[in-house]
Amino acid sequence: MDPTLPYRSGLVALAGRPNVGKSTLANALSGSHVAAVSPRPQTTRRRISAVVHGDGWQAVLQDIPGFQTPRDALTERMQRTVDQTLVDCDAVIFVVNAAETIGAGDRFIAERVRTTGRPTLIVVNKTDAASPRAIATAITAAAELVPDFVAVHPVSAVTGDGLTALRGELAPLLPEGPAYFPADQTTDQTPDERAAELIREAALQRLRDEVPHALAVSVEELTADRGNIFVVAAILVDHESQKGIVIGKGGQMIRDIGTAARHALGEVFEATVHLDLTVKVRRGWRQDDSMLNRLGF
Ligand SMILES: Nc1nc2c(ncn2[C@@H]2O[C@H](COP(=O)(O)OP(=O)(O)O)[C@@H](O)[C@H]2O)c(=O)[nH]1
Ligand SMILES: [Mg+2]
Repeated sequence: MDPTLPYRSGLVALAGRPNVGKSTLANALSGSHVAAVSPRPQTTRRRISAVVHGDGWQAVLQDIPGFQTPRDALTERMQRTVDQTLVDCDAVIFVVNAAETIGAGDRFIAERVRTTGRPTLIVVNKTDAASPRAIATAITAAAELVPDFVAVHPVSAVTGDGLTALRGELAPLLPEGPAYFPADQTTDQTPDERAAELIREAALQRLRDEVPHALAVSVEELTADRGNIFVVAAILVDHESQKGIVIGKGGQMIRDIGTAARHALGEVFEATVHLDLTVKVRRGWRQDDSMLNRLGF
């Protein structure tokens, strides 16, 4: 770092339709598994900071839920988080999917991005899954939606293609500011919140249809002791029928979720994981303000 230059830092909002790869990008740029990724809707439910550390700068990416029309207390809170994040941020990364046609959903979000007046990078993601022609079309369409963009970056958050160039573009977007996070920290989540996110990801990657919407994870206990972590957690669902689906035939589904979650927890916490995972029915939790507070929304 050049000591004559001021340190730069700031909040960079990741805006884009559900499923374009915002959380995958947050994980790839921060080099750490901080946000849940799955093809299911509502995988990202609250704002998660993923910190990108550079030489003399720090970008705090704000991974946020996709925009949606609120239909219960949970989605109302999610939408408020999205709006507030766009008000608070210093810059925006507008993410679109090269493998799909740019449409009304992208247009709606682009409009919100433009009204922030913040410097905006356009990321055309999933280039590994799109033809050169589709990528070119996506670049043109996205650039029309946010004409004042700073730069357009075609990338693949999965293969890492284009990410070094994108990373290099972050520092100039940031105002002068302090290092908000120490060099070894990549997220603002508590260990309990991180564990809940990883367990929810393991569940969402295995469940489909209406169950993902109805599912939350509550970590009731997390203790560490000499290279071991002990986690007691519950998967909360809305209905008895969903409980059956999460448990699966002969308990196979909950065992698979537990195995995947243990693996992810072991990598993130660099410890041997002891996971006690149960399924509980909490009828109407998405409308229950005290439950939503307890779950951290
Ligand atoms: N092929 C491909 N798939 C991706 C890429 N980035 C994300 N995905 C997949 O797209 C789905 C949604 O990703 P996610 O990060 O959860 O999207 P979000 O809703 O925008 O946060 C997941 O199945 C990811 O594995 C990419 O660069 N290439
Ligand atoms: Mg997400």
